[in-house]
This record gives sequence, structure tokens and C-alpha cells, in this order.
Amino acid sequence: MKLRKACLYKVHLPLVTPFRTSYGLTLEKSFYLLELYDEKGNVGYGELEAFPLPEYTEETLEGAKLILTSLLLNEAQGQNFSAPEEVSEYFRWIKGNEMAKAMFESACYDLFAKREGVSLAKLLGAENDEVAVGVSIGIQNSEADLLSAVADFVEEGYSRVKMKIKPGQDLSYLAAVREQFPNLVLFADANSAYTEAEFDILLKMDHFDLAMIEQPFGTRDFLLHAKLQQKIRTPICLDENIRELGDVQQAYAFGSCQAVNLKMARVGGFHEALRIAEFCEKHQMTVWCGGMLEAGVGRAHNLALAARKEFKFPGDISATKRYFKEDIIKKDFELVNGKIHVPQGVGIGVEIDYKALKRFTKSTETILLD
Ligand code: OSB
Ligand code: MG
Repeated sequence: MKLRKACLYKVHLPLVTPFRTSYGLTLEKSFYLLELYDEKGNVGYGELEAFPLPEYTEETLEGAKLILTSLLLNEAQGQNFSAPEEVSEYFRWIKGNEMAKAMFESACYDLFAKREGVSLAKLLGAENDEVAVGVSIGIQNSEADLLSAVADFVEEGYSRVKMKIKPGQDLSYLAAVREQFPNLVLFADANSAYTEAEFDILLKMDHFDLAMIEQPFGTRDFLLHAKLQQKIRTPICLDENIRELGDVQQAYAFGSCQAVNLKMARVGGFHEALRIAEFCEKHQMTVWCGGMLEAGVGRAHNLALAARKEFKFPGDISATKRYFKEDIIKKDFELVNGKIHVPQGVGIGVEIDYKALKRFTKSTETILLD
């Protein structure tokens, strides 16, 4: 496969409700949409998931965009890829920059699927045509607000709820939800907000019968996570720590976690994500599909991956309307009995709504690759 042209759209989609994590408040989803053209006129799509500020990982939206335009696209010029796995191998020498690489690599996967006339899910080896999903609820101003948000999502049919926590907005919030919803599959995501000084607070979370505790400590804290995991029966799930298969192997060897929140964008693309999913399955670690407040293209990518058999725990892949009033694809993803249908058309299986895309696009850029 030879690449001929890349088009980049800078898109801003307002969120229906602001989303608060321990890092801060997000009001809109800002991203770059990549259109990648091959020599046969196929178009593959990638979504850049890096956030404007380097809070979640080191990458930033503009920095990652620069890596794409000044490095990845230059390197790919004149290259002839014969299989999708070759793309990430070709860029393996480039350290970090996972989300920039993932945007490019995922667009190539979409192209390969389209060239073969199969769905992306099929190309990825996925067998399920629908996936069970859950919802991620941002930090709320009060326990009452949290309870009403949980009630709304449960009512809509989400089969499990993840709530964001940080020191000061944790134990009482968890207790309130657990009391009101004794049978709910519930867990907490701290986004690295805790230190060893708060160890005792985390130990107390073991009493709420949580499905897991996600990323309590810092991004490189394999040891501290292992110390906590030794003392609690609730599984620890790592998110920010995991950038490549080696991180999962290390976490497994240290006993730092029993579950992995797998985001294709955070590990540099589908190829690495598949290696991680296979490792987790082999070593009885729970692996599930995380989210980055994705717009339509990223959501389609996630669904294709989460349709693989290793993904047994519901992912952070909610219906489109949980985040957006309007998206840039023609058909919204809908929740049916707690599940979302996996697109079966060729490639990502969703159509871009170019009218909507134009309305939400601030700037565009075209780069010729031949
Ligand atoms: O930690 O999983 C996370 C959103 C932004 C940054 C980090 C995270 C999240 C979410 C939302 O939890 C998941 C989603 O619904 O897309
Ligand atoms: Mg997380």
C-alpha cells in the first residue's frame, strides 16, 4: 500500500456536560481528524486523542500533530506497506509519541480493511458483533449530584459505572453510591491523584466491593501499585502506566495490577493493543477497552477492538449522546440493552458527515505524499 495524500481537520466538539477528572475540567473534545488516501483512492481515518495539555500523558494535541506532520508523514513518504502490522514496526524506533503514532497507524488499519473489503473488526480478528459497555462519570460537586448521575445512566441501561475520584471526594462518594446501588458493578478511577501519604484511604476502598480501582498512583509507580495490590483484594487496574506491552509484562511480574485499561491511542496503535490483549488473556489479567472522550471515528476504532474475545469486561465506550449532541459521523452509536453494535461495513464502517465536520472544523491542512 502506498500513501498519496493526508488531510488534517482541527475539530472542536462541545461536550453535552463538562467532564471533571482529578486533572481538571474538559468542556469540549478538541482533536485532529486524519484522512489518509492510498494509491487506489481509498480513504482511511484516524483520530488524534492527545489532550490540549500534557496532564494525562506527556503528549499534547499540538505537539502530537507536529510529530505527525513533521516526522511520521515524512518517514512514510514513498514507503510501501504490505501489511498493517508493518506500520508500527516501521515507527518502533520513535520513542513515546504513542497517540501521534496511533492516529497514523489506525488510519492505515482502516485503509487495509477497506483494501481487503472487510470490516476493521474482522481485520483485527474480532468475533463479536456487539459489545457490552459502561459509563465513566466525572467528579461531581456533591454526593447528591453523583447519585442522580448514576441513577440516570443505570436507567439508560449501562451495565457498569466507573466514577472518578480524588482525595477529599472519594470515600463518602463511594459509600453513598454503594448504599443506593448495592448490586451495581462499580469502580473508581483516580487518574494518579494519590500518593503514599494517602495509602490508608485506598485501603478503606476495599470495603465497597468495587470491580477495581483504576490508577491510584503516579504514572511510573509500578512498585507503589504493587504494594497496595498486596494489601487489598480489590483488583488494581492500570491506565496511565501502560504505554507498551513491556509495561504490562512489568506490572504482571511485580504484581502491580490485575487489570488493564487498554486504550489503543495510549499504546501507539492497534498492533501494540493486540499484543497487550493477548498477553492479558494468557496471564489471566482482565483487559477492557478504555476511552478518551472519542468522537465518532475513535469510537468506531474502540468498538472494533473491544469486539475481540479478550474483552470481557464492559468498556468505557458509551453511546454518542452521552458526550455529544452532534458528532461528525452520519449515524450516532446507540445503547441497546447495555450494548453497542459493532459496525459491520468495510473499514471502520461509519460514514463521515462532511457537513457537520465542516461546521466543527477550525482549520484544515493537506499534505501530498507522492
Ligand atoms: O482515565 O480513563 C481515563 C477521559 C479522559 C482522560 C482519561 C480518562 C477518561 C475517561 C473517560 O475515563 C472515558 C470515556 O468515556 O471516553
Ligand atoms: Mg483512567
